[in-house]
Amino acid sequence: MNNILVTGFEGYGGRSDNPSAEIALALDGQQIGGKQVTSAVLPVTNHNLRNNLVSLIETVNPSAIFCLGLSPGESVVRIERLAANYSRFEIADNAGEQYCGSVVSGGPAAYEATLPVEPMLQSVLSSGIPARLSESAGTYLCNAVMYHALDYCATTSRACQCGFIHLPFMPSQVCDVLNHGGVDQTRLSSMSLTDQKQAVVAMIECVAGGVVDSTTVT
Ligand code: PCA
Repeated sequence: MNNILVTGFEGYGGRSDNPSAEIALALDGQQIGGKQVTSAVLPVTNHNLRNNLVSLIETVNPSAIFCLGLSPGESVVRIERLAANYSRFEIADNAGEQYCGSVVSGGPAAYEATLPVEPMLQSVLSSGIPARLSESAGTYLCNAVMYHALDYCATTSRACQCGFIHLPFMPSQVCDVLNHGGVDQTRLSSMSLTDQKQAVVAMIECVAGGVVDSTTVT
């Protein structure tokens, strides 16, 4: 399989933009490390999240899935290690649902990313962009999409590596916060879209190049 699926999310929480959507769209159709990238922007809605993802996986038939999303206030690229089977939405999703409960009823408590997170981290750092590993993808849609991707691939024995990357605000989003006030003025970290995109490309290259299989990483 020579395909890579990249997903981003649309804006949410009153924000029209999301760096994950910009990057997904910028990479759509590109060849990276000999693999064909297909991207999609997912709605920030709990309802149909799994169906939307599954139909993408079945259409693209990827060997790896990179799900991307925004983490407001994060200062570096954050590579998630774990997806928890638990949602507790602090704000309503874009359909107005404020869900609390299991991501998948009866599913395992957590899944580990099957993308090789340590080598991916090294690739991003080597390209000069700050990044770190994280043990929690939160309890909102980003955690849920990561859990669904891992759960779907595990329960269907699909040979596909999955993981999730949280991205900082774009500088323009922080300017919006500072201009309009009233919102959370403590979350002011940002990173240029160019650097964010380069980080995602470095991670795809790392995986596409077959540098390492996640099962060989301790
Ligand atoms: N970030 C949210 C959901 C969509 C997004 O881009 C999250 O961290 O769960």
